[in-house]
Amino acid sequence: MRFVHVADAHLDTSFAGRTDAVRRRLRDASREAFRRAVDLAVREDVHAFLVAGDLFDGERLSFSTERFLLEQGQRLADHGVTMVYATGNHDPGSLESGPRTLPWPGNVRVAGDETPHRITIHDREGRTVGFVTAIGHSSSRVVEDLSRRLPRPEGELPEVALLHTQVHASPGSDRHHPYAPSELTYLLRAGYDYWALGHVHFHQALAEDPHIVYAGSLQGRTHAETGPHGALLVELSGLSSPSISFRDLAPVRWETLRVTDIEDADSLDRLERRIGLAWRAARAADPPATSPEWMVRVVLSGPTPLWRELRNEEDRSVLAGELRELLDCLDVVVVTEAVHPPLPIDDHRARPDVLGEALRLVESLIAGQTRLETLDPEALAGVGSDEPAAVDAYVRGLLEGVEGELIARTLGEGASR
Ligand SMILES: [Mn+2]
Repeated sequence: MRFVHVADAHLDTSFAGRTDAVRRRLRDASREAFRRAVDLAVREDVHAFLVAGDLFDGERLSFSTERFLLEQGQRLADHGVTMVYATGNHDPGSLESGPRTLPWPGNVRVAGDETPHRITIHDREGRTVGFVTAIGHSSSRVVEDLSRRLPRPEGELPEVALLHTQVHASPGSDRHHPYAPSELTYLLRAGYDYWALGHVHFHQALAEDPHIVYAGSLQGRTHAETGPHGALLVELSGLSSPSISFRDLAPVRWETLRVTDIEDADSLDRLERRIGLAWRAARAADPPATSPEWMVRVVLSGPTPLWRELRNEEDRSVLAGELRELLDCLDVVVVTEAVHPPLPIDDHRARPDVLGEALRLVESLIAGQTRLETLDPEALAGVGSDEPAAVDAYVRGLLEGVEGELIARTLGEGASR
């Protein structure tokens, strides 16, 4: 059985707080990502198209999305592809809490409540190639482990389970509410060949035998959802080992660019040049497979002569507007909470008070003249070995930039004097 697995499209997200043009583009991008997933299904001649919940962001279902989805459902129907859609916590199947029901074409099967549906998947010739067992959310607050409701599959053909769940112990799961929690240990021995999961917005495989896989959000929606997003193309067969490939489909990509080295940027032009260099270096180090549009968050930190301007909202928005052009991005936001004035560290180090004492201690630690023998093991949790040299190197890393931070935190606005 060959299928496409998508999740968390969150169509009709409002993207509040952005300009109208950016909001419109982001909503279009979510639909475009879905269309590309359908393109992939058609091109690869798959048997099934699986949607693991949160197809919609909430009750809102715009006319353009309604029209769009029915067209895409029909495209799949025209190619003999069965679409199976299990609802999630954002798009529960009951009318009291979820979006209105669409008049889907007959090839689309919706699991909209906590009843498992076992759906037979056919090839073009009508032969059975596998089964998908789907279960949905009827409300936005399902706390039960839905995986336990799925029947144990039997037989030779591939068996896929489709649901929206938070599996315990999946990386990134702490960012999501514990809706419909399930246990990895249970999924591993439940008898399915592939668990097509939704809810956690980062693509990840929790296990490979059987495959327990989050597709991740189809199109990133916030600055927390960086990197490529898309769908999985899966082929399961009883004869050979399964093939699973991630396809980057999102037309818009979210990234955070951290720029710390702005101490010599004493004009808007110089600052922009510095940020432009950092952006090009970051893209060269991590070139995208596609040509996405970018939503970029620029986080500036450290000492800079422009610290006053960067803390001013109007100046920040001028910088963001110019960076949008310069970096050729859909949108740029600039975060400057961690910038501070350039500080005469040497002068402060000579002070007779507790700040001077702390700065002298830091200097001595960095130079290796002093060792802290009683460091809290928790503070050292990131060091790989207990070799004194490794510990010293790790502590020096932790101390990077700490002098400026000590001065700025101790003296506040008076720090540059
Ligand atoms: Mn979601």
